[in-house]
Amino acid sequence: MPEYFKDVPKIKYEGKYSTNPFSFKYYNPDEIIGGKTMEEQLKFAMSYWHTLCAEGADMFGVGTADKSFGTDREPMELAKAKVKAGFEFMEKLHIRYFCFHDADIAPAGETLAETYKNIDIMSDIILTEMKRTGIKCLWGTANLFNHPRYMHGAGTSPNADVFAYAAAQIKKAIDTTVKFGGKGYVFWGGREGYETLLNTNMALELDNMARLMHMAVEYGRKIGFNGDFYIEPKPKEPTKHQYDFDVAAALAFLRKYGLDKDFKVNVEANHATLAGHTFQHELRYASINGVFGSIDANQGDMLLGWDTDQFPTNVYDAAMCMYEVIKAGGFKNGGLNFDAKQRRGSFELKDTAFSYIAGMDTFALGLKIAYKLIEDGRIDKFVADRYASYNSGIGAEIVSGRATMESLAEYALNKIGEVKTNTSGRQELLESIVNNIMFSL
Ligand code: XUL
Ligand code: CO
Repeated sequence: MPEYFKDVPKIKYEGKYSTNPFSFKYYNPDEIIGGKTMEEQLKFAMSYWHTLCAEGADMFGVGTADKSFGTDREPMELAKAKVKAGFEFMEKLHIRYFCFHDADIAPAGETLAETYKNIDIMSDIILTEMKRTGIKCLWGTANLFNHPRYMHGAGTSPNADVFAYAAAQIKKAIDTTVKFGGKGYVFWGGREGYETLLNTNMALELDNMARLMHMAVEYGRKIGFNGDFYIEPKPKEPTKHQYDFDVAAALAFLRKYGLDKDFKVNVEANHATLAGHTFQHELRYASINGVFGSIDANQGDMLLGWDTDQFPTNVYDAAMCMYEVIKAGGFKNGGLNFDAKQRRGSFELKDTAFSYIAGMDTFALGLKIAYKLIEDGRIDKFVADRYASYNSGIGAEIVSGRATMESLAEYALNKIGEVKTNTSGRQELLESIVNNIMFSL
């Protein structure tokens, strides 16, 4: 069997003093943190599209990386080589899950029937590799944004034929996810939005999107899909305004249309920052509303206003992310999918390995720091104390629902006078505590 990532050896944990670039410094899959192995807690997944398909093309230039994997690019031969390359890569990097779009795993045929056939052939091959290696599918999805037919959207297209075509693609993508035993199915609405309201019936578009999601749930449950459906919020790009702007917007949509029992959110770090939020904000919003599901791990560039999908190397953000994941009870059906790509200038195949090592080590550190923050307890205690006024007296009246406008006015008039009970928020002290914990690992 040919070896595709020839320069990449099997990556092992060598500890923080190792200078071997092909080693994990912090990710030690079997190490127990908080009662479970790192591998169980982090559930890393490979993104099929960035890792095996994207060659670094941007708006100004063609690709720089060669992902022909030794083929002359005949579509089915290339698709087969990608399977072998992908599983070789995951085995070498100790990645136990993958995520895919229909279009990543099989080339489109001349007709939809031919595309279906290609997907069947390729999913059989992938399934064989899954059985050989024990690697699992985290989630699947349909690519409803690349082809020109989706120029005006898919579920939100003004053209009913496009809606029907999208449904046919989703049906097959759900079939394939179930065939792989995947526990997640993602809706990312890159073109589900609009450029101008002058040509847009927003009400119908949103109703139709919900209709499509209801059909997906009904079909999925019928064929035995018992995992989670996810919306992956993103405010813009490629569409100027995307309906799934952020977790709050996605949640309002899910609740309005009665989809919140079957859907959770797949939170992507770079999408959070594009929406003007921190990654942690989006995770907290999801978790307190019972819709935290999965994560697309990456990071944006502070100086750029688009989705750069960089591999996550910011340990602080990873720590805050894992803090939220632990508080949410850990991953159930979800995991950490690296929806991330190496920079265009990092064009060698071994750069893909360096990128994943960097991302996995970052999240391993994040996990350790998050547990330390929780064990240390100073942050949690501070927050609990800050709201202590709701534990008794008038605060308890408010929280229990017994207080009324009249009783509060009476209290304010007779008991408060002027408020003299505010305490400091101590932000700087808390930030220094986080640094103290982070750097005393
Ligand atoms: C695009 C993006 C997608 C989804 C899956 O910004 O994040 O790759 O994760 O369609
Ligand atoms: Co994503």
